[in-house]
Amino acid sequence: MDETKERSVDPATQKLLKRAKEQNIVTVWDRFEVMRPGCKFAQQGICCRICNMGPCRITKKAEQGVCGANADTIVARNLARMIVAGAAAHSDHGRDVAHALLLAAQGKASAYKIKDEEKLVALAAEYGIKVEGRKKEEIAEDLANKALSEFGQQHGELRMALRAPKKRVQLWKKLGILPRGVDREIVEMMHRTHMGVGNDYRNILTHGLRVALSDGWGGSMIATELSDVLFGTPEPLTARSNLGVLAEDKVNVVVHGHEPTLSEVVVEASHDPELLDLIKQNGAKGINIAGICCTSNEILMRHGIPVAGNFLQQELALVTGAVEVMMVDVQCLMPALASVASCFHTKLVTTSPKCKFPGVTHVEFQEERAYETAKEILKLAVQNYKNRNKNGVEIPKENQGLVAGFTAESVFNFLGGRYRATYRPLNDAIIQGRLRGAAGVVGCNNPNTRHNYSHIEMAKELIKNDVLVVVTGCSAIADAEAGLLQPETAFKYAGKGLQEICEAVGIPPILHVGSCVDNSRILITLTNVVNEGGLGEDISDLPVAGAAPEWMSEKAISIGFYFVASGVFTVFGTPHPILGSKNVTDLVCGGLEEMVGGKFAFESDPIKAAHLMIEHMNKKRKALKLKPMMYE
Ligand code: SF4
Ligand code: MSK
Repeated sequence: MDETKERSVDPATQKLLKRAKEQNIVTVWDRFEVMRPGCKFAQQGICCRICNMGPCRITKKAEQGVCGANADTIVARNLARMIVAGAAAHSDHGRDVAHALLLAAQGKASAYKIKDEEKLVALAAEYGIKVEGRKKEEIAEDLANKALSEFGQQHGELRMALRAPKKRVQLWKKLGILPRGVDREIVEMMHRTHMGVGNDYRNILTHGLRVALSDGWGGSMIATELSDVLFGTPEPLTARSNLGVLAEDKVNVVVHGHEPTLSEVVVEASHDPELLDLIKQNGAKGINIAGICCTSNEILMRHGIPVAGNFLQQELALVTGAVEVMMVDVQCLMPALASVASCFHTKLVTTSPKCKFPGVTHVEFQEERAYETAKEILKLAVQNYKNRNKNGVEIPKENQGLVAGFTAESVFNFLGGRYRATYRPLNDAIIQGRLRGAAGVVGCNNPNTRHNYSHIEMAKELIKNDVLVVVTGCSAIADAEAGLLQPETAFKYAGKGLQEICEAVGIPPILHVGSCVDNSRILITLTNVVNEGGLGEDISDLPVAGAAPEWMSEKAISIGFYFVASGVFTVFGTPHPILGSKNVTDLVCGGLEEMVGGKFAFESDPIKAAHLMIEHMNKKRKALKLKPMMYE
């Protein structure tokens, strides 16, 4: 098979990989080849370098590190630190959104307005904030302060974790893993995994569950909910995806990373009359904002801004030669972007004080001057248009239509109908055997797996078997690029039962519910399904499963752990780096189920992985004594 086809199933990606090769531009796939076969010790999680007596590696001859730590301890500590890093990244994102809401409420950040008052009031009630007779800004200020205080909270419980089904909350309390404060759990894990502290792998990973819960039901959920308050709760909308969304005759600005705080304002500032004049003066037909990774998903969900690509396509967007500015914020940004950008006229612009690249233009984002910052970056792009080598541009044609913008609330309205806002029809469809269950397919790309292949094939196999699929992050983008996020997908690929539902409601069988932090929307949806009744008393009773078939990030590990800790069976494409400890592997892929009702499995074949999920759903259906599947 042609090398580019081995690397990706996406034709646009294949074309640009050829172009990169012709121009001697090194990409992530080339660097991956150089790194192969990789360090066996790291892959199995049995190297430790957390103190200066090491580094230590566990072998047959050396079953303990210098301090006496064995494989179980070393593997558990390494895994725990991955959970911590992932939870920290998501939660710091949540903190930034809460901070922006606070400044907006105090009138210190004029670029932001409170867009979803209904959600503001609902959240205020949840947090015990008085609403009657108060201005929305006053309520928002209290809400932002309450949310911010949950990061450093030392005692008590995270408010949003109490949203989980009653039985689940009781279980977390019994196990001592209901999170107290977000930063509290993260710091404690760094302590627990310091040299010479915990060496009981079970105890270390039990706290790992608590850290992950502080992400999913804490930092990430705060990020999602407060973003909805500030930027508006998404509603279903149509848009386009893949590298073909870049424009030949317009100024292309690609936003990349995770946080919506600046990109939201960039979208608004792109209509500024001064900028439109400048565009004309520079001979362009307009300005085209497009996104990569989850910054993209954020502004796609709320504004229908086109998606240029997912994680592995970030360098290739620049290889088109058509990008004037790539504006990056935080997370999933390859350091290699700087060298690829330097092969073209593209200006790479960093914006977060947390994320600078050496020698790269930095325009620092502060919420108080968000509009000015956005405009400054857009001006840089417009002025750079004249430097584009018009004969050196290659934009692939591929760009697919999609429907996005689903949330826990819109599933409510869609399936229940506008006047019957209820999950009843969804639950009934599962109970009657029209729908087998639901699956969340999420996470990254990784050059160790053919780009987009596993996401697409897994989603198709699931819907074929009457499983409603919800997607986020780069998985959602993979499906979008394959044209799967459209209602027609139901007729092409879905089983008869799912097809009937999609036809009746007018939705695709694969629902895009947002960015990586928006996995919290899936937790809320699952809780709503439990609360609606008829499908057990806890998330672990439901015929549902999760998957991250092409994962690469520590955030994926944290997400996986909070799903498992919430009672969801979760399949990862490649294993966690834990196989060097049988005990840890048995716990993660077995013992956790007894504890929290969820566990992991590792399976690299997406079809086999889908069937592990389907078998799990069948097992849960049987336990609930549900009717047989209608069309089997
Ligand atoms: Fe080696 Fe123990 Fe130090 Fe780790 S903590 S590097 S196993 S001596
Ligand atoms: S962007 S975390 S590569 S999904 Fe959220 Fe994609 Fe994974 Fe980053």
